[in-house]
Amino acid sequence: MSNALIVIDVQNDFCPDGALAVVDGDKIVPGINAMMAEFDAVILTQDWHPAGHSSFASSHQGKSPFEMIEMSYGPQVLWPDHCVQGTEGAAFHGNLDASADLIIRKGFRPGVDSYSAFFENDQSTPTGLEGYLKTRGISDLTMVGLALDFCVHFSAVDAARLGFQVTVDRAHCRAIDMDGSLAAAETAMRDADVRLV
Ligand code: VGL
Ligand code: ZN
Repeated sequence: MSNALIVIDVQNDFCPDGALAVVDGDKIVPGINAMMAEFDAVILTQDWHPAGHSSFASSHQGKSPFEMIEMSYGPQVLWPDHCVQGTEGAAFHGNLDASADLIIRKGFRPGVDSYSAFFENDQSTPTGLEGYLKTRGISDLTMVGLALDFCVHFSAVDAARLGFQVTVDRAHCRAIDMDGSLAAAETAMRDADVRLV
């Protein structure tokens, strides 16, 4: 049995001065780099939106960032424009060790957001990560990165549902924490049998 470190969205736009900055998002970088050697595989995810993505408030007349809207697949938070493909904001933090086995991009379909590294927010379109991990014989996942209450949360719950043993290492995560989203995420992860350390 092998294990993998899944490093979620450690990108400039989620770090201080970024478009969707997470407080102290950059502080986790050295610790994540130091963990990498302990795993059989290291996978980075990269939020990777086309300009004008449907998760951007700027794509919806009269809407502001952090408002909710109803999409065909359910409720969706509207975000500031962030992680636009090929921009500096979408690049990994400059100090992150990006010598990973795999980089998986998500959120590139214009009409659907993708918090989870496994499924888009329609809950059914796969990213392919499940097949990659299972064909490599990887059973145990440790997740770190940004943001704990969105992309780490949804990735961890999906992974547990797919049968992986999942640990979220909260010391190497930071949260957006809007409207109680962090507490709700921790409850959802515990309910899904994700180990929170
Ligand atoms: C994320 C909001 C929008 C994340 C990505 O990485 O947690 N959050 N896009
Ligand atoms: Zn995004």
